[in-house]
Amino acid sequence: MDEIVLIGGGGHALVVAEAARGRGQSLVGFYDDDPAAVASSKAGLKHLGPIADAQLRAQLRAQSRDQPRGDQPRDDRPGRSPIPALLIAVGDVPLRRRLIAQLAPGLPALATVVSPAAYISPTARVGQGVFVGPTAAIHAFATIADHAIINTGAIIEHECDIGENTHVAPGAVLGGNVRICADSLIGLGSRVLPGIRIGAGCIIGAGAVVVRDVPDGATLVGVPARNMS
Ligand code: JB3
Repeated sequence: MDEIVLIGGGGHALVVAEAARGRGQSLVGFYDDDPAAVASSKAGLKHLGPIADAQLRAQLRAQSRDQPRGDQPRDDRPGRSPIPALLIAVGDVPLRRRLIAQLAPGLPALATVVSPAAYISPTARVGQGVFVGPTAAIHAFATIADHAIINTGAIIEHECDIGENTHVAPGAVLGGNVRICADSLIGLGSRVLPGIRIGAGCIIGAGAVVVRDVPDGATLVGVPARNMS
């Protein structure tokens, strides 16, 4: 099993770290510009350096794939990758997008963490760099693109399609066949009716109920949800 390095050491990293440990995944440490971030003080994770150093590490990994002779130091224990896989462990969607761009050279080396208390249908597809929190449910034939967050207790119903780097916050519920494009935030406890399409870069406020399609870049709040942008 891959060893994992977290990018970010704040509150979201605490939740990701617990889920990874619950799965028996090995955490090497975290990169954050703040060495005193809570991942260190509360979760006992090792601070590996500022995020700029993670970029260097990602580049090293990219090089290691290009050089199968093994110029990089290797951990040859059975089941171990030579260099840990990365998981972006901050919650803010625009910040995550910036980090994805910053770390681009190494992004094929991604870890996914699924809480042992989550349900994922055997027919669902979950990408790389994804976090699925405890008691989240991802139902039949749903697809979750790379870097998405399906946070605690979120419900992704059958055949939903969640775009890259979209964050479905705790307790949000998506009915069947909902499609959400990249880089959107579906807020705490919100609801999206079956078959709705939500564009890229949208923000759905906490508790909102989305009853019609949403264009790219829109911010919606309320019940029924109204476009504030
Ligand atoms: O609501 C829930 C359940 N979780 C929230 C999660 C989804 O998002 C949580 O309550 C927070 O609102 C947020 O968690 P996150 O992203 O871990 O936030 P915070 O605890 O503030 O930690 C963010 C970390 O990112 C900090 O350690 C900062 O040092 C770092 N950081 C923040 N802004 C940044 C920047 N690092 C870089 N390189 N650049 C930034 O702009």
